[in-house]
Amino acid sequence: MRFWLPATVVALVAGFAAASALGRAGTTTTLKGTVGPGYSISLTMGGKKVRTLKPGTYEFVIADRSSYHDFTLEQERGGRFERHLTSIAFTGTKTVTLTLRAGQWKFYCSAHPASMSGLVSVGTAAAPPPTTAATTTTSGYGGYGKGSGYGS
Ligand SMILES: [Cu+2]
Repeated sequence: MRFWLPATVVALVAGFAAASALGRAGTTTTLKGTVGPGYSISLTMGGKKVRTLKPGTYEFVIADRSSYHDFTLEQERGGRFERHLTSIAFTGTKTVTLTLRAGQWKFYCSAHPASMSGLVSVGTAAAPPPTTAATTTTSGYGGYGKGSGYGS
């Protein structure tokens, strides 16, 4: 009887080691990126749009459905990183494993960055600010009437 317990412990440890070696039970989370076929780009996790993430390693599964768009990931604040996870000409599915550090990240199509982009806050960074246009001051016209440059 005295040999049964150690054997069970060894079996349990081996089982845990095998589970984490397979990776699915580990720390890597899968994110799904989709670009195209229209002028749309998205990043989702479990079917929900990703807006915040914890720092860590993520598996990006990119579905690129258009030869007019690409999927580019860039860290805007908190560090520097930029990579085209798919190219513009590429269509199909591509898996890229990346480690995201704390900061502000952006995913976008490099051909249409103004209309196809999204922000993700990683770690303790503040949530993305609302996309309000910068306030434009229109009270500068008084300057035209001043001075005497026209007459002299
Ligand atoms: Cu595009």
